[in-house]
Amino acid sequence: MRVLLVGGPGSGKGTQAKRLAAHFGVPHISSGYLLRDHTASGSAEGHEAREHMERGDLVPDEVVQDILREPVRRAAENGGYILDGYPRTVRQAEFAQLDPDGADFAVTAVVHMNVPRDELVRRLLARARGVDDDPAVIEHRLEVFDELTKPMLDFFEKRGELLEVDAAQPVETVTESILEQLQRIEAAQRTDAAERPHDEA
Ligand code: B4P
Repeated sequence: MRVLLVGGPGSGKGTQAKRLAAHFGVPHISSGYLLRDHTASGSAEGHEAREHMERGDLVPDEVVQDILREPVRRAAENGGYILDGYPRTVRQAEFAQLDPDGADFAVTAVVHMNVPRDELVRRLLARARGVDDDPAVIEHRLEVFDELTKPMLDFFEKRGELLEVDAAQPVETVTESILEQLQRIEAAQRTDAAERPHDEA
């Protein structure tokens, strides 16, 4: 099971990723968590990431790719992953598809966690994790999502991999809705495989 969760800041990617990872017994890989871990430990990548995160900007693609490549590859070889927050730009998505040394990025599905803007602001103000949840920074993070991450949704839609989920619903309902859609995809993939002639399988 290889699932990628995409959504605005505060859309609940981390919340749902934990639940889905427990359900499928695969690792939850969070770009935000790994980046915060690097900034806390003072690694060179963390040092570079910190100022971007504090401003509400995305961390440069190369830094994120360096941090994420290995954990994603390892999980892909061992049964899959729930990937939360990576890729987040068209460039990161293309890199993940093309990188010959990187992960096998044939995803089961890409889940777009759709939440209205005012609900995202309400959640982030309620969470107030740190400087990246300051009101002006929240507004900037939402603009960055519209500008850099939304175009990536078109990229996956054209590939027929995008699932839409109403993520403004309660946590439990969102999980059920994602699981229901994933089960439908898995059933369709099983039917396709069964109908394919053996020599093409
Ligand atoms: P992330 O850690 O991904 O932060 P997020 O988008 O704010 O969190 P998430 O959507 O996971 O929300 P959560 O479950 O916590 O990124 C942080 C920063 O790292 C980025 O701004 C960027 O600088 C950098 N970064 C990360 N990945 C990158 C990449 N690939 N490239 C470049 N830079 C990158 O939920 C939020 C709140 O809502 C919680 O309080 C939760 O309890 C609540 N909630 C969740 N679901 C709910 C529901 N259904 N109903 C009501 N409340 C809900």
